Amino acid sequence: MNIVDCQNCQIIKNIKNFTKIDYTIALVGNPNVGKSTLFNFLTGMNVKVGNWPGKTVTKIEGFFEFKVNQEKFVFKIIDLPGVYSIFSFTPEEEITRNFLFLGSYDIAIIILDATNLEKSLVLAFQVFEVTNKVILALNLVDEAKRKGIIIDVEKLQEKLKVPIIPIIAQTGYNVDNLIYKALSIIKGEIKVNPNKYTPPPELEKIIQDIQKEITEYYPEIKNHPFLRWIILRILEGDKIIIEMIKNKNLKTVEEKIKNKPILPIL
Ligand SMILES: Nc1nc2c(ncn2[C@@H]2O[C@H](COP(=O)(O)OP(=O)(O)OP(=O)(O)O)[C@@H](O)[C@H]2O)c(=O)[nH]1
Ligand SMILES: [Mg+2]
Repeated sequence: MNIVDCQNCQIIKNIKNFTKIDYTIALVGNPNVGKSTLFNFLTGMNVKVGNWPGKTVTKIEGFFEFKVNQEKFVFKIIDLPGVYSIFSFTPEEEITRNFLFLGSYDIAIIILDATNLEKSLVLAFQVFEVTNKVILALNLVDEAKRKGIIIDVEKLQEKLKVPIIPIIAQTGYNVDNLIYKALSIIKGEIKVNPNKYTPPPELEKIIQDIQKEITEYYPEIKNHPFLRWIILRILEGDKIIIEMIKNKNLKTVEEKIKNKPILPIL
C-alpha cells in the first residue's frame, strides 16, 4: 500500500470565520464511489450519501483546514455529481464536465472504487485528457478486501503515472495522507503527468486529419487546450459538436465520422 505517512498532519472540520481560501479540491468519480462520504469526513457536513435519496445531482461546496507541522491551509472542496463519463449527455455529466473545463480548482481528486476498478478507470482516463491536476483516491479498500480483490497499487500507479492513495472514506482511513499528497502536487513538489490514452496509428491519422481540417476552418480553435479532446468527442458522436461541424459544412469530417473505426471508450 502506498502509505505516505504524514507524521504531523491534522484535518480540522467544521471550520468557521476563516478569512481566505488557500486551495480548491474537486471530487470526481462514478456514482456511489464515496465522494460525498469523503466530503462529509473532511468538512464535517452532512451531505446525503447512498443510492437513494442521497444521490448528488448538484455540486456542493464545503471547507476544512489542513495542518502540517506549523503550517495551516484552508481548503474549499467541491462534491461533484457522480458520472460514468464527461461527455455531457446527462445533466450530471454536464455539471461535472463544465466544472472540470471552466471551473477554478487546484486539484481534482478522482475517486476510484476498488471493487469496480475498470469502470472507475474509464472516467479517470477521460479526466486525464482535460487536466494534469489530478490525484487518485482508491476508495472502498475495505470492501475490496472483503471480496478478496487484490490491487497492486504500486504497479497501477506506475502505469498511470498518477499517485494513488488507498482510503476508506467511511472511517477516514488514510485520508490525511491523501490530502498531504494532494498538497504536494498543488505546491508543485510532485509533478504529475498522467499517462494519456495512445490511439492506434490508424485512429491517430484520422485525429490528425480532422484536426487539420478543423483548424483551417476555425483558426481560433488552433491553440485550444482541449482541441484533441474535442476531436475525440466528434469521433464519439457528440451531437453538439457535430452540429457545429455540420453548420460549417465540413464534408470530409462528416465522412470520417461516418466511417470511423470502432473506438474504445475514451
Ligand atoms: N465499506 C465502505 N463503504 C463506503 C466507503 N465509502 C463510501 N461508502 C458507502 O458507499 C455508499 C455510497 O457513498 P456516497 O458517498 O453516497 O457515494 P457518492 O460517490 O457520493 O455517490 P453519488 O452522489 O451518487 O455520485 C454509501 O452507502 C457509503 O456509506 C468505504 O470506504 N467503505
Ligand atoms: Mg454523492
